[in-house]
Amino acid sequence: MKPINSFFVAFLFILLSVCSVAQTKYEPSAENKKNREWFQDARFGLFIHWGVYSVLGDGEWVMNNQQIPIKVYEKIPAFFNPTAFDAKAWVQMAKAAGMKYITITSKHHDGFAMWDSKVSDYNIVKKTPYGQDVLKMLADECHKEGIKLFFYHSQLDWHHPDYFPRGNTGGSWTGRAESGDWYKYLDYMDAQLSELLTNYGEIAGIWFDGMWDKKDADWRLNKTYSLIHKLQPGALVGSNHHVAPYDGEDFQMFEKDLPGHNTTGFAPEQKIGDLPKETCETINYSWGFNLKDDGHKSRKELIQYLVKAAGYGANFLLNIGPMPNGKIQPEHIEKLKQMGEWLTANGETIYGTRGGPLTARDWGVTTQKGNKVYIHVLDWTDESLTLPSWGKKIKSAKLFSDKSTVKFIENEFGITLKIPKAKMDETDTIVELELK
Ligand code: JFZ
Repeated sequence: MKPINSFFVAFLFILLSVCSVAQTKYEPSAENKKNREWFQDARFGLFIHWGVYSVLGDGEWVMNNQQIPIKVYEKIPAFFNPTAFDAKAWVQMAKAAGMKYITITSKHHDGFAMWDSKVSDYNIVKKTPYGQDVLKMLADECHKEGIKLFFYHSQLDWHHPDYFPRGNTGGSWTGRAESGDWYKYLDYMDAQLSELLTNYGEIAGIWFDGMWDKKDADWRLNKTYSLIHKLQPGALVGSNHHVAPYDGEDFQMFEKDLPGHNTTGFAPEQKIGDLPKETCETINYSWGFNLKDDGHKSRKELIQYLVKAAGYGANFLLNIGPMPNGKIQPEHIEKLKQMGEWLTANGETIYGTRGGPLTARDWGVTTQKGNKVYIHVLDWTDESLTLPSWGKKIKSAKLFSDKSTVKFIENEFGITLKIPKAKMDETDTIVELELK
């Protein structure tokens, strides 16, 4: 090769790599970084799956599971009339549960918009007798009450004709023509997201879901994520794609599992990144309202899930599926109340903490804030418990519940705590360690 040519090639190579880095590398705004800290401090949020599907009382996947064609499913909005919906009551319930934010479905896989969308008539204002924009009502109430609001938004769409080629779900039973313009669908999605990020005040973030339906498609994430960050630089973007975070995302989520676990089998390859984390879970087995599902988790299970999530340095997003009348199942109201009571007493060991110095153990987890480490003993019967040393000396140890002194020995085997049996709490016995 002549020298001029190799110089030219080298120059071209450098130019190309600079351009591609400049194009893809996302740098969060100062506001966004601040919100990531807020998000981690918050630790507990309310997930709401609510759509016209609630009318059928068979979960949010009912359209797919019962293979209801679009033409038939389109009859359902006429029955959706949640006259008992009370945004104030929902927000008060979340607050009393100790939750700091709400993530609600703006559009689920059925493609129905729960707000006053101008780019599609397939929405709550146009198609239901209720005729009101519930997202607006909820957003206003959240802003008034200092609760942050995220929108869950399904990228997968069983209704839109341009969601084509189809993915693994929403197949021929939907009755759509076997044609469509994929990029037109993505434009439509961006237009709907623009509405949500323009007309509803400050939005804490967008919780995407559905990419797994078409794993190999060009989802044009860069364009959509940039749009969101342009409209609201502070908004946090996350996606339930079950793999490591993509460029442009601000938090990482884990569905029905603690980070690094894969009991569901949804996420065999999910790597844990450095972004703030969140795990979501249902109270019974369903996300959307399910009339027959009474497999509600116990108070102890739910509190321990929250505590474990915090020990893993993750938020807990706990779901409810409101009923078609706008009310929340009494069993779920009761569970949230119990969580709130527990957090009123013990929130100091959860809010504003980060995952503690020890990773999760069979007996429980640790959380940390400043020079305080909280040992959450979730499953232990003996009076003495030895922790491996993490290289810090202990100044004092006390029971968080009644502030009574906890005896401890530090030696070459680690730190041994003595927790009197009578003081053990079957949900969570918390020992507060002050570090030197
Ligand atoms: C998804 C939704 O499908 C579901 O309706 C709910 O909204 C939940 C929070 O998120 O759940 C999924 C998504 C993907 C898989 C399983 C459940 N998957 O790929 O196996």
